[in-house]
Amino acid sequence: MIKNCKLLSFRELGNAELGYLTPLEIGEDIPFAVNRIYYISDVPFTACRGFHSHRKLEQVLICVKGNVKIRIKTYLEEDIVELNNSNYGLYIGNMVWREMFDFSEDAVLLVFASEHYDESDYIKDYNIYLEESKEYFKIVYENDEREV
Ligand code: T46
Repeated sequence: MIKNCKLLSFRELGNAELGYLTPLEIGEDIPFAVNRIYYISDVPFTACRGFHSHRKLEQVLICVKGNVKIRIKTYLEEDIVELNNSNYGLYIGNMVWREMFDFSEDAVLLVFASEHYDESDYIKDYNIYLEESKEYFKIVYENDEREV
């Protein structure tokens, strides 16, 4: 997984007879204080969303129904994560570029966010993202090289 991202797994309680319940404890399962929750649904399969990064915001994305692919990038690394199980969440930290695509017809993407909505926290221009991302991650990747 690329820097500042992590796949989280959640407990599933219950059984096939009665169904299942997945508890999400703030500060434990969700690794930050939550200030906002939103969900995305009814996205056509051909639509792509995202195409931005956040300077400060941290989020956990959970596909509670259906499936969706998330491309996450820094200036050096890239991963594509398929979310197709509501017992997993994708943590995306700050300064990570994200693109969401291949939404199944029934997909519902639930998002927990660390901050209230703030338009000025978005970086939507990829060239500006690359500049800021290089500056932000330089020390992180340099430390990795030293440890090898
Ligand atoms: C992200 C990905 C995973 C609001 O008014 N309040 C909100 O909390 C949000 C998230 C959006 N909006 C408005 C802003 C736009 O007019 O809703 C509209 C659609 O938002 P956007 O085009 O940013 O949606 P996505 O799917 O491209 O991105 C969203 C989040 O904005 C973003 O933070 O990481 O989901």
